[in-house]
Amino acid sequence: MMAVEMNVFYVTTPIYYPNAPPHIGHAYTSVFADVLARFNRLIGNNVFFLTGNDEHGLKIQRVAEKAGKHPKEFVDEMASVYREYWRTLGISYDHFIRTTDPYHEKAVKEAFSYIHGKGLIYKAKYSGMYCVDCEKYYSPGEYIEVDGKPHCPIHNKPLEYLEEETYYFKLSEFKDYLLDILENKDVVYPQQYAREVASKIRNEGLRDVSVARPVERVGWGIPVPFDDKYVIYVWFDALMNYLSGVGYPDDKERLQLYWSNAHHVIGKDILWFHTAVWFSILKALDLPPPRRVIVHSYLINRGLKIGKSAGNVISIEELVSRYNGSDGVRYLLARIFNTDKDSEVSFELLDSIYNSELADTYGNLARRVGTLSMKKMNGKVYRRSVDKAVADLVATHVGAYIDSMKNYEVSKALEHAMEIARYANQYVNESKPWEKPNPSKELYTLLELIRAATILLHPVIPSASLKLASSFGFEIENPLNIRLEGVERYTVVEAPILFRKVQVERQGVG
Ligand code: ME8
Repeated sequence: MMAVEMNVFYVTTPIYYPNAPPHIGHAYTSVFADVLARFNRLIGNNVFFLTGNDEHGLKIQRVAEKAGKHPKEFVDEMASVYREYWRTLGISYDHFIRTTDPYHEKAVKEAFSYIHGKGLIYKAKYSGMYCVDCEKYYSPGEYIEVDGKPHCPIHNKPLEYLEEETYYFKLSEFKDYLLDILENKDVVYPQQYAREVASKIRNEGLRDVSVARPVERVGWGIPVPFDDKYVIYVWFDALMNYLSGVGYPDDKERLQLYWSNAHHVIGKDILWFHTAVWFSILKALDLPPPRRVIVHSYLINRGLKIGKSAGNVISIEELVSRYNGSDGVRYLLARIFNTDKDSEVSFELLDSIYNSELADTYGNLARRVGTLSMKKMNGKVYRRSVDKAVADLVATHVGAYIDSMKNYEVSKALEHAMEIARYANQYVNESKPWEKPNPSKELYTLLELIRAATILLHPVIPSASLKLASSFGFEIENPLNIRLEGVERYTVVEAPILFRKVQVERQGVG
């Protein structure tokens, strides 16, 4: 027999700046990427899930200085902090990359030299405005003016004037190549973001980008391999993690395997870097673009993007304690996930989704059916035939769930799982198993419905789904294989309260 080829699924999060601990915005991206990773593992794909920290650059150098620490000491501590947050949220990454890792530094240097060798990196003078927080040069037209002074449009802070010799990457060479990908290829999801970048390129043209900083200004970075007066620009360094994390430059086989199906999950703030800049660097390295860049919009609060600068951060701790641990938080973030529109988040909204969907529709259903199974059947519920209408309904939702997941529409996929649970609630109310002396058919049908919903919810609520599976005696299997009447006997040993309701008393943040 021939070995079955597994499909490869490589998924990444942005590597975050560890200048502060992660907040709800970072968790939003990481949970989404994790759900894709878990779903793909469940359907039998060979998954590699990469996350990590972006540890170089002026921003990190400055916070480390403020904390009275060497930057390396600072980022070492923060790497543990990030890992701990991701552990708490059940982020099942396969590797945590740090841009100070020696294999990454080697990869960055090698790529830089290779591109320089091709004449696509050259030295020239820059004079103009610069934003430290973005680590970005701003040309007129790109910045805003406040009181007649140039300000960063993202951070709303004054820009600094700079004059320096630097190394440029010939981004301008890649105009036609980029337009072809953005306008004709299905790489950026949703397409509206590809159109946005393409029209920026068409309207404003493409300027070469600086990819180095003088050591005396930014000491904290990877040295330019052939000029020790410079360090490599933090964005060139950071983007390269997606390659160094899967074997570039030495392990060509591994690189080829995972790069063939790479998915970058990002927020729309870093769209330009992940399309125009990244696709061009890849091309310069003779590599194709990733399979997909999945772009999401912002979580906002009181109309402003949630972030440290706006001071409207919702902390991960607060979420975890309010929603009974990581599964509740994961469900909520995946449920409000939106690629197009910014999502206004408030505890009021999160409380109401949590209570009605997780606590009532799903959690309470499982508790009720579990309790009835123990009371009426001593916990043992044997296979009975399930009505065709029920089996058809489940098959339809499972199919739609799988399609949605494959299209990265996690929130839509969740609706299909919840529809099965909603149907089960209706079924329990109508069939009234508590009134019957031997409700084995009703309870078996209900357990099958709960099993199907639980398998579909597993990538989002991994702990609660496993807990329920072991309390009721079934397996979390590949959703592609879900068939009703698939379990010969349920052994219900416990009817756990999976999601305790939250008391709704507060509104808004703070
Ligand atoms: O940009 N809503 O790191 P970063 C939605 N190091 N997503 C949000 C968010 C919000 N309010 N706030 C943050 C960097 N995010 C670079 C990346 S990758 C080669 C280098 C998420 O720490 C979102 O995914 O500023 C956004 O793109 C990312 O955090 C920015 O993280």
